[in-house]
Amino acid sequence: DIKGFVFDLDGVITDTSVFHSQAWHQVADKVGAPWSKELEDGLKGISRMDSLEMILKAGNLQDHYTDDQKVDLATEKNTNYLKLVDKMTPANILPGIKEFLDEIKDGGYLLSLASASKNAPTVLKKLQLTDYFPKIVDPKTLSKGKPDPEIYLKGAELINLKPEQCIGVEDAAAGVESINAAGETSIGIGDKTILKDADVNFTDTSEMTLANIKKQMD
Ligand code: B16
Ligand code: MG
Repeated sequence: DIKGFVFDLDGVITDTSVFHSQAWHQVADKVGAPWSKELEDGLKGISRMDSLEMILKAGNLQDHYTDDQKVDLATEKNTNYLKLVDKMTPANILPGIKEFLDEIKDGGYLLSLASASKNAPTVLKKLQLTDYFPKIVDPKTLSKGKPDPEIYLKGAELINLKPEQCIGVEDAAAGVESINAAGETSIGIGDKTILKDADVNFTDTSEMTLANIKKQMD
């Protein structure tokens, strides 16, 4: 029986995936790496430094920067990203999410957050959703990021549930892979061709209700 939900943040609860993309696109232009839809999708759910490596690799530029310079580029991206986050309000919560969070909270399900983002607590605060997520996986404690199952295993552990008692909710292919490898039920939100491995698919967050999830799980 399902007793809890482990949530991704960027691209599921809020539209920050657009901000991440915008800020990385600036870095790609600066270093002269080609930007593409495939790269943009591939960066979703990937940690800050791993994202930078992917961008540099796309331009065959991995060896052109020292470790210190790479840290500077990632810091610059984060500064630009935080400028966008600073303007956020609860209006940036994706459609239907607040209603769904209330539905599962009232239904007695437990909730945790499995975001790769070190900025997750800041973003939740801006959205006024902090109270919904007393349990947040700290990405600094992870030895491996998504698609490794570690982050979703920790998300279940934080609410004292077995993976098979949890549903993980993701917008990224790397995230769905992580949920599946952890042994949880996966919901993929977005393009079905990219999220083809999810157990349950929704094109848009507004479709996510307990009744609609049940329909696809039967
Ligand atoms: P930060 P999620 C991920 O969050 C984003 O999808 C990804 O684009 C970002 O690079 C990563 O967090 C790290 O974020 O630089 O803020 O620590 O989708 O796992 O909630
Ligand atoms: Mg995401």
